[in-house]
Amino acid sequence: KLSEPTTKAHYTNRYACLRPCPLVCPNQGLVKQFGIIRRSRELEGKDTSALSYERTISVIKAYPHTLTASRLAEVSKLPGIGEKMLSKISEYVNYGKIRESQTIAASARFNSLSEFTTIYGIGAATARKLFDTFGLRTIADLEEHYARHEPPPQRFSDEEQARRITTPAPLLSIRAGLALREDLNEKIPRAEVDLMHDIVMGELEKLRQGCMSTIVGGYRRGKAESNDVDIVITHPTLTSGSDQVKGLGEALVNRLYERGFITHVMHLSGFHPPDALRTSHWDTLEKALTVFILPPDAGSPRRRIHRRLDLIFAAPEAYWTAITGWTGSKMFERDLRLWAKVECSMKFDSSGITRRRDSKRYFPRSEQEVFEILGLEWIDPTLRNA
Ligand code: TTP
Ligand code: MN
Ligand code: MN
Ligand code: MN
Repeated sequence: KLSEPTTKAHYTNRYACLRPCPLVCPNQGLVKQFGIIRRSRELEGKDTSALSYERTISVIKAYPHTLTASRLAEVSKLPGIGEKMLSKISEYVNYGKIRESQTIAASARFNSLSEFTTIYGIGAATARKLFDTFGLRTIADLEEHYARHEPPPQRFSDEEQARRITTPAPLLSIRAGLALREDLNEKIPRAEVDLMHDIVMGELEKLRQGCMSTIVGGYRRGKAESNDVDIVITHPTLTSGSDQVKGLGEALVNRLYERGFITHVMHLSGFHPPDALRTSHWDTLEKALTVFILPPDAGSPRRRIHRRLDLIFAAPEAYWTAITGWTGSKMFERDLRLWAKVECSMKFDSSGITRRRDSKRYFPRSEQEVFEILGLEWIDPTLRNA
């Protein structure tokens, strides 16, 4: 029998996986202002500072009271809230805004870099190079630039190549990403997420009867509108370590492509060899990050919109850790791994839980068991918006 949770979930906890956190909190205005600073740090490559803003935002999101001057003393005791963060919080409490956030939001550089990174395949470092080296400022500038220079295609190492799902579907290039930019930046309502899931599972059923699936990501956390659709898939008879999981993923992606549901892929398969005690936080599950489009006759959207669709394939014993690992939020996941490592001497990732001392593997049969094995109090997915 597993032990009782060692720590109760509460907003004062240091780990995000122990702070119940709703989608919308009483201090959304402050969260938004801090979000601008965090994003700017990320775009400028100041990752340590970005992470400390992200941690502060996460703590504020879990704080259940509206912030007022009389609460500042209490807030100063929350985990990770130092002098600097506190002075910005009090600036917000006193003036309803933060000067630095206003300055950033008004800056041309921030706005260009933000826009550039809305294109799939353009990260912060590339965006800065386009801005600084090539002097580009707008999406129109980018279109002109990429009409002339397409960056070399992504290369796979032999090991990666061996583990890749292979498909005739085209890789999403930067040019294609630019062309699909407006579609891919449109939010997906829950009803369309359900419809996409039904279509994917209908096609899968024709390949292999009796598969199981869960829609994860922001949808599972209760978001009314998602940026993409994330689905974890398994079948009770799949054997891990063989190529069965990969084979199922490959067959599904190719069927969806042939039938016109998948138009592009951006990334395929796990990028790391299976190894029980890796230090990387990325999982080894087979996955296909794709672009999906509804058939002309499904539902009645005014126009068909290209959508991001992430398919994650797991052997049955990894199904529940995959669901936990892909439900998010990113901050929740980061602290779940940290909690497992520091407090439990365990390694958690989407492909399983391993005890570091003797490499013992755990195979939870429900998500509740994932939490029990890690000594965590259960947190409903809708309260994992850390
Ligand atoms: P996302 O789909 O990026 O984010 P989200 O679903 O929380 O929100 P939205 O799509 O509406 O913007 O990631 C979902 C979860 O999957 C997130 O917790 C992190 C995890 N994840 C991985 O574990 N590995 C990966 O390679 C990626 C891209 C995500
Ligand atoms: Mn998602
Ligand atoms: Mn996703
Ligand atoms: Mn990747």
